[in-house]
Amino acid sequence: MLLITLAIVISSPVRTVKGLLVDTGVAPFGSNNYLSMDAGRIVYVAGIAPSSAIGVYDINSGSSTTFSTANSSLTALPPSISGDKIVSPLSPLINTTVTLYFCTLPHASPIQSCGPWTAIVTGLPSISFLISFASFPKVSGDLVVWANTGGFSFYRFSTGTVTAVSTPTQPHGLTTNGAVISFSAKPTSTSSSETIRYYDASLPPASRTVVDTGLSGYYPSITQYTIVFNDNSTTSERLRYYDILNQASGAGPVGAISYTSGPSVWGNRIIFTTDEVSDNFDCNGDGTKSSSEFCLGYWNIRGPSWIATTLSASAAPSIKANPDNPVIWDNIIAFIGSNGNIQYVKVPMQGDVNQDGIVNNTDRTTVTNCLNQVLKGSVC
Ligand SMILES: [Ca+2]
Ligand SMILES: [Ca+2]
Repeated sequence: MLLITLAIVISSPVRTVKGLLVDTGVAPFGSNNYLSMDAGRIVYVAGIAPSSAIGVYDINSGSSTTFSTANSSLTALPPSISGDKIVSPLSPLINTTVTLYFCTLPHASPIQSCGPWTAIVTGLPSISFLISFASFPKVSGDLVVWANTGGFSFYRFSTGTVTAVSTPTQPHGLTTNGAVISFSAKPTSTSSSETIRYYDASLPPASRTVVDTGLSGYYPSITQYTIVFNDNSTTSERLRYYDILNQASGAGPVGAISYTSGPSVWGNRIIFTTDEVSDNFDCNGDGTKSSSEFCLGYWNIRGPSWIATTLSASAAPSIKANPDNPVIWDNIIAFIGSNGNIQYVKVPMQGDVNQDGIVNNTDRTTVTNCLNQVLKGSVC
């Protein structure tokens, strides 16, 4: 296997703009604004054929590295990371079948290159088909998922096997939490909208079925047991979530998530892209509110009454593209800033009691009302 280390960069993070926002100084190649993040390690496209390469930025050490794909002359779809596994789909041409490769990222500080590459699955649909299915292969835990014509497939690292599942209508936007696989598909071929569905691959094969949530939408993203997606049941599309364990759903603010970057939900926070007009704020500070300039948004779900529902617009960083990013892992939100660099924030910031992105009198009032109370107390 060919493994060429193109560059190792140890950059000093630059704190800019909002004070607590970190600009990594690292940028994906060209307009490849696709990010995947796990455990604070962000992977992205760092070069295209004939020099296709992958980059990794490690937030913990503030270091980054770039390294070639399994065959740098081939066209690479966006890589996906889970734990130490990086999965990279490659194809000679956009209309020929894709091969999946994976490598194991070393535990190292500063970050080191990933390799060697191992081919795990051949014969995936072509890049053009995967784009039309809105389904770039995604890894989570033991599983890699993708769409096929008329169904979907998943690869299981622990057994080295591929399982194909047929569906009545074409699925789109495959995503997984490592156990549950979620996607969208039309109830019938003549239905006006797709609905969000899921399939629990952790069940014994005979018990597995596709569950239709009945919720209209597309581009799901799943982490833990919450699916977030674009809800197209209203004219300004909104975010919506579906909580598998509690069989509950909720409708949120106007905004969009993407099928290319992930994950878009972690715990009780959903992150998304919204435009300046929808947010009613000039996030990039150029003096105008534009529907083609974009802001980071987040939506706090399942929170107690003293938690704000959304990120305050005045605190929202400007982000480059819609809707190819941002991504979330634990308390870290990463995205491509308006300057093209990967940037991140950690939430909530110190002192931001209601988690709306601003430390102000609202937070102080909450603290004042609860001052000197203790966990075993009864009044606040
Ligand atoms: Ca603006
Ligand atoms: Ca606050």
